[in-house]
Amino acid sequence: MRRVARYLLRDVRRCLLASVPILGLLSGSASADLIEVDLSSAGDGLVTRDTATALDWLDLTLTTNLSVNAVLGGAGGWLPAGWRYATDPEVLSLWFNGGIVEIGLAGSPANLPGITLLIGLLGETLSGGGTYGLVASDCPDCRVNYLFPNLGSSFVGVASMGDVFYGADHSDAATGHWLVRDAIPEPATAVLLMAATRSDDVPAGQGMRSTRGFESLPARQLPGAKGP
Ligand SMILES: [Ca+2]
Repeated sequence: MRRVARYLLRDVRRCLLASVPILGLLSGSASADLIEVDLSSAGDGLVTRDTATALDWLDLTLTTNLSVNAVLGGAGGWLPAGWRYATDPEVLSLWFNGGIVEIGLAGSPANLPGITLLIGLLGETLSGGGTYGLVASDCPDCRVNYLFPNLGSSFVGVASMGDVFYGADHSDAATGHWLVRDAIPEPATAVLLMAATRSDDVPAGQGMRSTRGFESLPARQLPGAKGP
């Protein structure tokens, strides 16, 4: 985190500049379901599907210990497998759809349910709380977008962009990457969804798990969704 101080002034400026569109984006209401789906084996839950944006998000715990340059160069096999870096607006949309209501280092207790939900879905990269993820914007000082339930008494419910930056060759065990891909249309899934909504006898805890409403659907495999 030694880069925090180095970029503090620039980042404050960026936050101020970014605050207007962020506030505008967050003025609506969260309505999307985030659904945990499987990546390479039934029940692995390594992908979070945002049904509002039709984007699949890779668990950040799968991409720690990799630098942005390494990922862009194919490390981990994620980009060759069809994943790409999310844009900052896409990350914001995910956060918003997960229930985040305020962006910034100061945080907000109102963010806590959303942060808990999102970290539960996407994985906790920093043991003890928090998920850090790089995006490829602002490189070679690449932006870290992160969620942290409690950074201390003055920083509760932190969902922040633009106050931490890592070099494009930086990697560590506590920082993953915000990787995304278009959700794969799957006719079989639609059938399963219809069947599940018409029946109460689907066993709980199998396959897709909605984070709202706790619907459970039969286990399935994403076509072509092979882990690297
Ligand atoms: Ca997950």
